[in-house]
Amino acid sequence: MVKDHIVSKLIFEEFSKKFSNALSIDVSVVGAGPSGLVASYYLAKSGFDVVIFESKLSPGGGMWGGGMMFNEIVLQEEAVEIAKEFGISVNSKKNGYYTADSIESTSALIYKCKKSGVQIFNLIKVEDVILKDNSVQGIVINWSPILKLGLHVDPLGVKSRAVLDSTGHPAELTNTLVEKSGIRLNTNTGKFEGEKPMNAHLGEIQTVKNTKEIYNNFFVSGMAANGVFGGFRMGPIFGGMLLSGKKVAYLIKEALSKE
Ligand code: 48H
Repeated sequence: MVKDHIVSKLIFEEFSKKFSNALSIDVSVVGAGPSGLVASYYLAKSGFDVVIFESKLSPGGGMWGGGMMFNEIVLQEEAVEIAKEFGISVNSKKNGYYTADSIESTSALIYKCKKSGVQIFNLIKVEDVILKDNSVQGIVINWSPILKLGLHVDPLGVKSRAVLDSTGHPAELTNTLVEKSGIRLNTNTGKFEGEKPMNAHLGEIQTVKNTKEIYNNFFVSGMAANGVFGGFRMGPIFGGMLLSGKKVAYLIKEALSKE
């Protein structure tokens, strides 16, 4: 006979172990979209302790839906190698581009990322950063449903050597950091510049170029990087997201190795 209380106890105990190990880590990745997942995978493969905090029930961000819910994504040549490393079946080149099923692509990113040693917590929203001595030294987390319901429940803090804002279009964490602390970002104006309209060609180039450390120990990738630096959006071509994730993993690795 199934013992209900044993089921509950096992879940609680195993979750507590995972959670307890996630409170002081090398890298906190905020948002499990394609750029955050790819970054986390490469960092974990290099031996770093990486945890992704995702506010939604399902990790994967905006890749599940392909373009306007037609569940295919488009990739350019430079990103195909990364897709293949994740085990994604990429269709042969057509009119200069590659395509892949968005469901297979998204689930492959999540699966490989988890298997590489990354801990992923869903339903946890990062609502703030820990700011000390002019550097970001961690994040502040709470359950997403708590925040959705507007309940007054204080959050918990997570210490991390580096923080990646991979929250997509809204660049939510960067905006919170700027609004609450008034710090200058590593942009031309020192401010959050805001995403530009669609220009797929420039958008793809800029996503990778804008992937940077924008404040001490604080990095941006994917659409968040374009939001911060005023880059164009690009629609459902995802190569830039994969390349941005790989680039930011390299930048974080370099920064942490210097410490
Ligand atoms: C925890 C959070 C929080 C928070 C948000 O949007 P994403 O898929 O991000 P990217 O940048 O890896 O990929 C962008 C791509 O999906 C896209 O939108 C493209 C290519 N658009 C082009 C266009 O023209 O429209 O994922 C971000 C993730 C999501 O899962 C959010 O739920 C999550 O971050 N998130 N998680 N704490 N505060 N804010």
